[in-house]
Amino acid sequence: MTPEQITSQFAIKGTVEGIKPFGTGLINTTYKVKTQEDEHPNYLLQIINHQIFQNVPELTRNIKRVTDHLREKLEAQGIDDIDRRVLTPVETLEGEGFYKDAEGQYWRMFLFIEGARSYDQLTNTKQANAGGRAFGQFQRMVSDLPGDPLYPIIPGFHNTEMRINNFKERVEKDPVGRLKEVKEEVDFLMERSEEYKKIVQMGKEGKIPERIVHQDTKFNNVLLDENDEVLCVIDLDTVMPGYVCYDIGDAIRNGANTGKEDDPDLDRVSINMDLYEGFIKGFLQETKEILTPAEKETLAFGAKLLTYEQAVRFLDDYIDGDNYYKTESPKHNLIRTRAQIKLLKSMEENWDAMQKIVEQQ
Ligand code: ADP
Ligand code: GN1
Ligand code: MG
Repeated sequence: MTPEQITSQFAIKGTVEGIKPFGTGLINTTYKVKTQEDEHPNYLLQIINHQIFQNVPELTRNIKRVTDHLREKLEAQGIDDIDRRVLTPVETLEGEGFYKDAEGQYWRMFLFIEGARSYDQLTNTKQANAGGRAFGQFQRMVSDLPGDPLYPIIPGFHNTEMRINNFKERVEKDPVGRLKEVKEEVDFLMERSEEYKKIVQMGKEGKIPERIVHQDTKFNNVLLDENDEVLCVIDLDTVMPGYVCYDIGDAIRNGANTGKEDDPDLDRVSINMDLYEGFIKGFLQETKEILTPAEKETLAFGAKLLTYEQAVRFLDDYIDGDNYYKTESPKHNLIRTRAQIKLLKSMEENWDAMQKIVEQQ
């Protein structure tokens, strides 16, 4: 069904003026629904990637629980522009949190957050600090979510040990004959596999606690206002129990890169230590009081871990024939893998300085 037909299934206010594709996410398909009247809000309509998020009712329930909890906290703090500070799900005419169309596609809607900026790449340390604070605040605010644990929407999402095992199986199967092109990358990643099982092992041994974490902390999942101050954290699909270093780690992997996540020119890719410091400072400013000393020690490692894991995930998808991530060219996942490997090498070179910055906070 078309986005226009779907929009009429949701309880929106106003008259639809136009619907356009929106954003640069790699997983869901997103549209902006613009209404004619100034007094009515605009909306954000999404096709949920059902291949990846298989249990849409539980996914919807997780997001509702988290956004209700954040809203309550913001209300208690007397914040006045709450609709810009937390995602607001919009229900269907039947009062459901999603709409399943005749073709089996799942759709959902949020209020569109106006005057917000979301960047694929950062340009200054103030933004890095804001990114760190945004995810730190998010973590602090969800840390006392009442009730049952959130539903594990993608079990083992950042379980690097599991990702490595799946990757090994994929390499053995070589389903579309691409392995011959990527031997060097596979070797690089396999040489490091033991090192990156560490966080899951620390968790199993009870050395670090499981918390509710965001788990997809790309910088374009933070909305900033016109002065680059934090508005809110979006893309809540993967909010689940996990470890704290996943969030700051992925934020640094994605945000503190001198190049792009899929930069074809590897000379442009490296860790930007100023942005790295901005993320760490911002994050610790918000979480210092809640983190255990052992958790604090994992933060710098989180950046390497999530970069390593992302290289494994992109290469796994390349070897599999590109079934997971949206791609723009046949080699896109390979280009992404190489950029992540280059970033990881740069982090390895700067490892002492990365740790020192955390210790100094
Ligand atoms: P994906 O899972 O595909 O990354 P997102 O939920 O992150 O999808 O949405 C894609 C992009 O749309 C975001 O990066 C952001 O730029 C924009 N976006 C998402 N939700 C909103 C919203 N409620 N208001 C304004 N922009 C939004
Ligand atoms: C996906 O949805 P998006 O584009 O924010 C992915 C992340 C990856 C990222 C890499 C659910 O994020 O885990 O780190 O792409 N999300 C999911 O760009 O797999
Ligand atoms: Mg996103």
